[in-house]
Amino acid sequence: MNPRLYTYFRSSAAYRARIALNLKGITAEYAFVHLLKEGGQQHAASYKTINPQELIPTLVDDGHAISQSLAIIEYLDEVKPEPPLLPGSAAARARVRGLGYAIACDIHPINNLRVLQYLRDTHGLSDEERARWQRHWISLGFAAIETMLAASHETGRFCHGDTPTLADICLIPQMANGRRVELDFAPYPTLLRIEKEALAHPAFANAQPQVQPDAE
Ligand SMILES: N[C@@H](CCC(=O)N[C@@H](CS)C(=O)NCC(=O)O)C(=O)O
Repeated sequence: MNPRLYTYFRSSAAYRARIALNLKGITAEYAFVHLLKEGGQQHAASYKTINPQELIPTLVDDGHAISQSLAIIEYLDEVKPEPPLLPGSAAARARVRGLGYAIACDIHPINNLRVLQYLRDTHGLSDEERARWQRHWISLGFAAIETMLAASHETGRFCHGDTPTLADICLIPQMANGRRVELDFAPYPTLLRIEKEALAHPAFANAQPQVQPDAE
């Protein structure tokens, strides 16, 4: 039976899982969870039993409900090792994880929907103020990642070498989020170069929000 991915076209964490599935050549059945409709379908009792965090994505495979996109990516890499999403040496894996975590642990969580809703509902921030919040935190993170990538001989066509890894899987969706809040990408030429390379790859192109069946 194919695995099932709980996804939403605009979710960058689900975008990561979609890229990983595509890179592995695994066909998943998509179950769509609309994060805004009906007060957010991620909060529905039926979904809460699958993912008590009320966040997407969740991958259900072989009777296991796997939450957290990074756990999903590493799970897929373990059950289907080719092509690898992490490089061969411990130091290289640490570099790739370090780049990925800089996005998934430090940039993404403070720009998540529930944080933005809290800023609006509890602190009265306008749409423009919330977009400024996001630009601030994304640009702070991207500045460091640009430096890390530009300074390293291990950076190739992708973040690490010439094939996509977990780092690219985190980077490209976060860049899409940056575009939604009109971030200025001029200070990040290496990121732009890698994004161009990645989006020419069908695994990334077919995972983009605007080509998903639930895109609006
Ligand atoms: N660390 C989690 C983050 C998951 C996450 O925050 N998902 C967002 C969409 S990108 C979500 O479901 N947000 C719903 C909400 O904030 O209510 C992961 O990597 O899977």
